[in-house]
Amino acid sequence: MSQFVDECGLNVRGGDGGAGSVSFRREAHVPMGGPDGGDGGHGGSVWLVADHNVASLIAFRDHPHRRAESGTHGMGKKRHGKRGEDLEVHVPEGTVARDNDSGAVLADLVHHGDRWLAARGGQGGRGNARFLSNRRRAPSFAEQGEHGEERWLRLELKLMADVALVGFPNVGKSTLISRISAAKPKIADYPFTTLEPNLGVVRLDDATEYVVADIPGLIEGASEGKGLGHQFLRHIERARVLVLLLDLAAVDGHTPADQERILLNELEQYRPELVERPRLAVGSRADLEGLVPGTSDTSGFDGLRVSAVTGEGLPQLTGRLADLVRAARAAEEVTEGFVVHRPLGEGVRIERADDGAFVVIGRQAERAVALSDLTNPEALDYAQHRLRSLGVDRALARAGARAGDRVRIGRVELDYEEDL
Ligand SMILES: Nc1nc2c(ncn2[C@@H]2O[C@H](COP(=O)(O)OP(=O)(O)OP(=O)(O)O)[C@@H](O)[C@H]2O)c(=O)[nH]1
Ligand SMILES: [Mg+2]
Repeated sequence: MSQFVDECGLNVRGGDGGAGSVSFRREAHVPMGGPDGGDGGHGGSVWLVADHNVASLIAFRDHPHRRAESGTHGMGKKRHGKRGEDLEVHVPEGTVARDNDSGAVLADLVHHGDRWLAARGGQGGRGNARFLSNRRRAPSFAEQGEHGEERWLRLELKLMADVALVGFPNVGKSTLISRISAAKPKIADYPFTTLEPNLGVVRLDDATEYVVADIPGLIEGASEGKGLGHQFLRHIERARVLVLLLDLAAVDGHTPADQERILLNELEQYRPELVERPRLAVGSRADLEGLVPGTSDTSGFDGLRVSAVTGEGLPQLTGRLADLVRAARAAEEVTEGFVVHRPLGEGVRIERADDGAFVVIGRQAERAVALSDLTNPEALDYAQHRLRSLGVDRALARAGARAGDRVRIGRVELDYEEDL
């Protein structure tokens, strides 16, 4: 079933950090108290979380943007801003997240509970209370909040079936899947119309989705290779729930009970554990029962009857399958979720822009100039000090920068001085 790949784009954006505050204590009779500006709150991050209750990527098709909450700004009296909430985006098990541009695999969310940090929230800016030092008694600047990370991802999912439709040829498996999902398989009144499995997503509501596979027909002897044989039994192996679709109007005289017995025998011959799988026997083509010449008028079947033509029994069928799939998923051992992190790109790197400017790349360096007011001499002094201690001036010198060259860091442009 690996030929069926669901794919979509997803734009994730962390919340922005709130700005730090510039504030001074106000006291009666004291003209200017110490700095008491609080820090901005950090922005929330966006996480992708594998969830076995999500069966497809359909939900992202029309709504591909996911954004976490921003932090709020700091305030006077050292009041810090509120941290933005993280956002968890639930994706199906087996979702692979790739970088949209390079195609590189960033995360492979295999098991229920696996989490991946898709877009980090921005750091909150520090308030002026943090910049107090012996040299700087009344810091009149604060840090800005950092923007949240933003990126386009490409999500890919190799669909695995929750439910496999197992039955003799021509019993209406393809017709059924075309009625309960958006799958559009070929349907015809002869055996072996279906040569490759078809997958369809049944979506009852936002919280209930499962994947159904329409498997090519099985006949007696399939486990020894008759008909389409082994090839397709293989596809049944991975399904959580089996539907034995039994024709209530079988022309060849096989009663539903005969069909059930033969199918179970073939499954058991192939893999004994398949008969332990949760399953539901369903009578198909109920509208034809007893009407087709040469078929018995009472099939003797007392299970759920459906007709893909009249729609009889379909809501009951999709509802019961939802319950069986939910129970089967819950019964699966929940493996310890692991967190896949991207390595942090720390350190400082210098690149040359097309216009000749030196571009300083590095999160900490960018933070060092993200101050509320770089025209404030005190703030500029602080920024230069930070850049020096991060090794930015050394890196620029090594890259060949000379006095007067333009240097860009984040959204700031400076002139290079030999001792920046
Ligand atoms: N009257 C009636 N006809 C049906 C119903 N479901 C399917 N059929 C007809 O039965 C024939 C076989 O249907 P398919 O859906 O192709 O059967 P299938 O099980 O997928 O067959 P294979 O792919 O060959 O194994 C077609 O002519 C359908 O139109 C039904 O509920 N009522
Ligand atoms: Mg078919």
